[in-house]
Amino acid sequence: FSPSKVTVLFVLGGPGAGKGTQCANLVRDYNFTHLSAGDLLRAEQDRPDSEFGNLIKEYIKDGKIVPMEVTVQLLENAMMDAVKKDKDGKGKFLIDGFPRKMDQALKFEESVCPSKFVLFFDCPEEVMQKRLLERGKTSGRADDNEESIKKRFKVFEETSMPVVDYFDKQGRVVKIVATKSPAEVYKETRGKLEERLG
Ligand code: UP5
Ligand code: MG
Repeated sequence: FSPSKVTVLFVLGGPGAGKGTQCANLVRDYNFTHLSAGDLLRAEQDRPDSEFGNLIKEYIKDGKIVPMEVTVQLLENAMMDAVKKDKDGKGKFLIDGFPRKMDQALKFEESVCPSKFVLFFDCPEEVMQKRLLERGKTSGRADDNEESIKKRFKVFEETSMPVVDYFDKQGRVVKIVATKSPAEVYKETRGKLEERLG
């Protein structure tokens, strides 16, 4: 696909900040294609003849970041599929939970497509932890337990926040307070998105 015809927004925020929840709202009201890197990795992990199944499983349980080649390829494939379905070869993408490490950010913007800006959902750990433990009662996610959550927070702070700071220094971060109710967070998201998209 041609990067000049495609719009990419990165959606970042800590584990449980509400990225997936708000992306679902945006898909409903604007015609974005939502690609969650975590969802793509979990689907790849479950694909019977995947060569990366075990690796992904171990990384996710420990909250570690899967080697970027795997994730970038999954994202690029999903983007190509979506663009193919559009008669004008266009696509509007929310790339959720990616990039969460500097090497991924540089690689993706260089070899796939630069992002227009980043939606960053800002939420304190206590709030995120409460949400994730609650979701863990029913989610079946291998990383929604106290031990994995602790590791996810550490990786977010040490490895992913520098990515947010990198984009912020370039004036490419739209920051949203993610502590309020989902409806209130969405209201702020819509307002800031429309302001920024013009
Ligand atoms: N909830 C949401 N908003 C709320 C609100 N405003 N008020 C009250 N409750 C709210 O929400 C989480 C929970 O909170 C839900 O129960 C929701 O109802 C409630 P959700 O919208 O799912 O939050 P989200 O930010 O999407 O949380 P998620 O758990 O998906 O975040 P992570 O970033 O941890 O997970 P992800 O799937 O992106 O990644 C998982 C793992 O995959 C990573 O740890 C890593 O190991 C691996 N990975 C990579 O290796 N590379 C990548 O590039 C990406 C992922
Ligand atoms: Mg998510």
